[in-house]
Amino acid sequence: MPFIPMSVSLFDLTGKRALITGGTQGIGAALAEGLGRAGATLVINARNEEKLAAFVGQLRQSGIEASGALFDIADPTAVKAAVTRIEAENGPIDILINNAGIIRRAPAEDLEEADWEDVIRTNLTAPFVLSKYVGRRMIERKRGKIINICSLMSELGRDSVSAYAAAKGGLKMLTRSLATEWGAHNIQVNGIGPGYIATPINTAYRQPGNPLDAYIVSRTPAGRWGTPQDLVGAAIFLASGASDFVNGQILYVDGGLLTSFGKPGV
Ligand code: GCO
Repeated sequence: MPFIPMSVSLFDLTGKRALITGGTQGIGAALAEGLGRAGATLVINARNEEKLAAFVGQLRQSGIEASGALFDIADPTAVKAAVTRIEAENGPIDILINNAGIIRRAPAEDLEEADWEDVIRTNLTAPFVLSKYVGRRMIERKRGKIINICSLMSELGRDSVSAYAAAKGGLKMLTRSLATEWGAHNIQVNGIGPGYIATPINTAYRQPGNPLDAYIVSRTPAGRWGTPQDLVGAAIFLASGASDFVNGQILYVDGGLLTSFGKPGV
């Protein structure tokens, strides 16, 4: 048996299968590649067949075992069928990362109810439904890891993102509720709370001269936007045996933003 330093084996995901929703771009894609490089076999969910095939091909070319799962996480019937199909064709889902999310920005007084429903359905109800169907099988196996991608908006309000904040606040409490119910089955349910990360959802903010860009950099003790790669270590930790006694926690990877009052006048 080759000597594997404790520091490595604790985080080794070899032999584990991870299902990642919204896994073809931004945070999802970075987490997929990171878990793959830590040894996990990947099942990547997306709704766009072309993007999914391209990304799975890219992963395979880099030596990562990956396959695609084309289904709409917001359709409970499709989710139930997809979980059945994945477990039958690929094998048990050991790690579920509920990453897919949308945002609709508008002042609360102008937000259309349909947009509210879309955000809640995708960012909160879908993680519940997928966790339910995957969780049933994790309970049978007496083991599993669920990681919900929360947000700074799980803790803070901000103008123009009322539905998103309500959903991400709910996702934090869903994380804690599932941790409470399923901890006895050796299932750890935790969250990652990204700070302001340079992904397509935030492209508009990162235009030169956009006041929010300067504000976020000044408000973040690290003095910069995060990158999707900044989140990979937290995901590997929460997906691995290193976190077997960690449950119901939201790990904020935000450059210190949530802990800081900011530096007025800087
Ligand atoms: C916004 C941003 C945020 C970030 C992230 C922060 O409009 O304020 O898009 O929602 O994306 O969720 O954690």
